[in-house]
Amino acid sequence: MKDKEQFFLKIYNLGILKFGHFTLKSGMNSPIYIDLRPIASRPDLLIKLSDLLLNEVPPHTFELICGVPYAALPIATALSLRSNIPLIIKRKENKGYGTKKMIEGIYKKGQKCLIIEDVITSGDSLLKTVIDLEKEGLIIKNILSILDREQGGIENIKNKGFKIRSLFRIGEVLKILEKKNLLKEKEIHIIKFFLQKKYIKNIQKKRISYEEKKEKIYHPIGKKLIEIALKKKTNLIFSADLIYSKKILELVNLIGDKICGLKLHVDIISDFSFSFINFLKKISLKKKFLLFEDRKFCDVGTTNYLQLHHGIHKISSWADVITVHVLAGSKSIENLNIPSNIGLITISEMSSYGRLSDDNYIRKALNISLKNSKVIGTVAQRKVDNRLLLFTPGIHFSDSIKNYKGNSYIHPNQAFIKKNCDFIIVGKAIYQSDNPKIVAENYRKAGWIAYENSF
Ligand code: 5BU
Repeated sequence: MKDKEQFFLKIYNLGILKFGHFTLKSGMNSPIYIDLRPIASRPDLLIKLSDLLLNEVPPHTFELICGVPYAALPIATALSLRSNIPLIIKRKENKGYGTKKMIEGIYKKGQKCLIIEDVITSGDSLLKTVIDLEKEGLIIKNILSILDREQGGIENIKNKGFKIRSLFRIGEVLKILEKKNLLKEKEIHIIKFFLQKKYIKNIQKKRISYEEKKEKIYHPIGKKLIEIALKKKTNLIFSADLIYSKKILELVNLIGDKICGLKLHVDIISDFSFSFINFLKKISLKKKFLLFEDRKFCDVGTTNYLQLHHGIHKISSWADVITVHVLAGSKSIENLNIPSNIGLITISEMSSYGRLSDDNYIRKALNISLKNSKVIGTVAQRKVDNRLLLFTPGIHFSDSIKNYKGNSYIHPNQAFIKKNCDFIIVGKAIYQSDNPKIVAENYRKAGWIAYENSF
């Protein structure tokens, strides 16, 4: 610790911490600005920093080093020279010509890479580097940052399943400066207050209850779904992916009490008819659940419109909720001419293994979802804005089908606790079971308990 403290005081003397009024890259105002770039001009300190970092992760655990551009590049280079472990370089932007590579250097798919970040705030730029390296088939085992601003970045990265450590934390650094009388009392007070405020903001990001969500969701179908969930104590949506209507009706009669929604893929039903739909509608009214059509419209607006209102299924005449992709842009779901008793669920991020949506796409899809008043929620594999309901397919109790035929599966506990999910969608775990009634009840119970335990 003494060693680390002495090192910190040396870099502090380079002017790496500034106090005043700053606007960070994220737009956030901050009374403290951290810039570790001056270290690059001091080879002696770069060597010392490399040694301290190598104490944090044993060199045999990685085969490559990559710095998050640009500030961490000299540090990653020094670490590479010090450890004799090869460096690779991540570009900030694709250069747009030549090889169009995002990662430069010599590497092979499957190699383990250590990532170095200078200062971690939200962890967003770090995640961009992680994604680009993973796209190249590299395995990210360890991430090291020099200074953690303690504003949620470390948790963000850990929640995504990565191991991350930081050499220094802001709280610890302030204590060192306080001890050495290097900060005025007033400065310490302002910074501590600022950090505390951010912490509160993080807490507020936690999940909200169905009752609170009902206040934030304006669409009547979104509100209705929440009311059903609360009344029946179920957040289970049954995905009846079966090809004969008789079988679907049998199952729905059996488990209709346990569910708040029934999801269909109407185009897989071999004997589709409107009398089937009428039966289903009657059961849904009696047992109180909504009808979801998982048609995943994904065309230009005019074609989406025709597919929704016409053809043999006339989806808009019976479905309460319909899924749509937003790949074709916001306009593709703007003029569908649906009545207010139909809600849309956008697909921002599928549950499938190897999905192509990246962070940028997902952010844009979520923005489109928030701006469209017909949208009640979305499918995503992450926490989303509290104004959207989050639907999670790919649910199974069994660990042995974590990755089954290209779909990835998680336990309801993970869906609620890690992702703040609102509704679980369960298909084969129920319809392929020997006793769908008991199994559906088990999923209902598990989903409800997981929701209650997720606060
Ligand atoms: P399963 O049998 O529990 O795997 O059924 C999942 C259902 O959810 C199935 O109808 C899929 O088409 C649907 N699904 C999904 O699995 N993943 C997604 O991202 C979306 C829908 Br969107």
